[in-house]
Amino acid sequence: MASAPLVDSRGLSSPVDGDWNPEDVSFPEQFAWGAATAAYQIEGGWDADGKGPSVWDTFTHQGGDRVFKNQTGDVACGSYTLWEEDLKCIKQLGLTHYRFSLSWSRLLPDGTTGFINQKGNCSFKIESCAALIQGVDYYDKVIDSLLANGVTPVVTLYHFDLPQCFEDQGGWRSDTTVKAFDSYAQFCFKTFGDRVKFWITINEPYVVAEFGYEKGIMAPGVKEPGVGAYLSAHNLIRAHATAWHSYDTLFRAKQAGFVSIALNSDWAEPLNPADPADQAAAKRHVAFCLDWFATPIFLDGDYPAIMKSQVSVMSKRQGCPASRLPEFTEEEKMMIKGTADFFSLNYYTTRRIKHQDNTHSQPSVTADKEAEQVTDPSWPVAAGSSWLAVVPWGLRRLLKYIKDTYNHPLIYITENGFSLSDPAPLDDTQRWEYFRLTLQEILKAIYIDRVQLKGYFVWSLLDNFEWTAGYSSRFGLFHVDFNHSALPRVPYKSATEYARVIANNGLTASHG
Ligand code: PNW
Repeated sequence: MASAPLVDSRGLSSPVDGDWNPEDVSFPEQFAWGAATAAYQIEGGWDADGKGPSVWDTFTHQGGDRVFKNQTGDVACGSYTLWEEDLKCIKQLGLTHYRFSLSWSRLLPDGTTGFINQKGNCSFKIESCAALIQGVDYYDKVIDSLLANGVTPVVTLYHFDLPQCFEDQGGWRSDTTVKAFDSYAQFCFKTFGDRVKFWITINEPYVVAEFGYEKGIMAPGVKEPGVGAYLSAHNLIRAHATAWHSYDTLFRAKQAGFVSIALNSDWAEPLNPADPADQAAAKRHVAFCLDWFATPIFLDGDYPAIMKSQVSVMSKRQGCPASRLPEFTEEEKMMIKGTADFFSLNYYTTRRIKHQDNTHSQPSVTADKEAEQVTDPSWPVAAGSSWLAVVPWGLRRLLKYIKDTYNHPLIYITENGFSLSDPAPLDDTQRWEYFRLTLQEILKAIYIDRVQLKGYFVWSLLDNFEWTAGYSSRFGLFHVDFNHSALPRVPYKSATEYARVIANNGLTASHG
C-alpha cells in the first residue's frame, strides 16, 4: 500500500492536498494563546519566608556536576519578587492564557496541611505559618492580576518539585506521597479554585519517573533501573486520579473547572518504514511514553497491553518472580479510568525508531521497550538542547494519533518550544521559523485532520533554569540577563512575532 508522503521537499512540513494554505486561515475563535513556566524554574526565593525545601533544592545544592556548572534555581528569574515584570511580558504578548505551577513546599513547607491555613490559627512552627500565608498571598496576587488583565490562569499543582520531606519517605515510590498529594490538591482547589478553572495535577509523569527514579539524572536522582520508574509512575497515576476525584466530588459543582494531567510525548517514525519490526518498535516507543499514562487515564484504567506483555516477558527472562510492572487492582482501574477533562500534551520532538532485541541482563525501561532511537541527520536540532530535533510535522501526526486513540478529546498543547543556547541573540529568526512551521502544522491538524485542538502554550515565557542544562539552554520568549541583579526581561524577535500571531489570530494580518 502506498502511504502519503511524510514531508514536503523542505523536510519540515507535512504536505496537504490542493492549494490549501495554512497562512490563509484563522485559528478558531476562542483559541487559547498561552505561554508556560514552572515554579522552580522561575521563582527563586528558594527559602524565602520559610519556604520548605524541595527535591530540586536538595539536588542542586548537592553539586556533583549533575547540573551544568552546578547552577541552581535559588534565584532563577526572581519571579517570586518580580511578578509585575512577568505580568508585563504576558501583557506585551497579548496572551489569553498563562500556565504556571505552584510550589508545594512554598505553600505547605512540610508538605502537609497538618497546620491549617488561617492566620492566628497556627499550630505549627511559626516560620511555616508565615510561609503559608506569604505563599498564598503570592499566588493570590498572580491569579488576581492575571484575571484583572483578562488572562486565564492555568495552574499546575506539581511540576517536579516534590517537598523533600516526602522524598525522605520514598518519594513517588511511596503511597504516603499519593495521600499527601491529594491533601495538597484539595488545599489548592479550596484556596484558589474560586478563580482558577484550569488545573493540571502533575506535569510529565514520564519525565518524573524515567529521569527521577530510573536514570537518576533529574531530582531526586534515584537510580533504580527497571523498577523505580514503573513504581513511581504507578503512584503518579494513582495520585492524579485521586486528586481528580477529589475535585469531582468536592469542588466541581461549585467551581465548574477542568482538571487534567500534562503528558509529554515524542512522535515516533519507524527507521525503515517498510520493516514491520521497526513499525512495531515505533508503536512501542509511543506506548512506553504517552500510552503508559494515557491508556489508564483516558481509556480503561490499565496499562497498554503491549507494555504489560513486554515487561512481563523481560522480567521472566531476567528471573524476576513477577513482572516489574506493578498491577492496578480492579478497584483502582475503576477509579483511574476517565479522570481527565481534556488532553494536555507537551510536545517537543520526533524520533526515528528501530527494533532492538533486548540482550541486556540489567533491567531497564529502555531495554524492556526493545526500541532504539536513531537520529535523523536531516532534522535540524534546537541550538540549546541536543535532544530536541525540530520536526513540526511530527506534532500533526501525534495529534491525529491522540484523536484516533483517545476518543477525539479536547486537546491543549500545554508546552512546545525550541531552545537557544547561551549567549543567545535577540534576533532569533531561525527559531521563529520553527514556531511558524509548527503553527502551520497545528492549523492542518485543526482543519484537515479535524483534531479538537483548543489552545497552544509556548514553553516558555522566560529564559529560565532548564533543569540539568541550568541557564545554558534558553527556551524563553523573553531573554533574561542572569548576570544582572535586576534580572531584566527583553523580548526576543519570537516574542514580537508571537504577539502578532495572537493579535491576528492567524499567521498573516488578514485575520485581524
Ligand atoms: C519539559 N526530554 O521537560 C518540562 O515540562 C519543562 O519543565 C522543561 O523546561 C521543558 O520540557 C524543556 O525541556 C522535558 O528529554 C524534559 O525528552 C526532557 C524531555 C522532554 C521534556
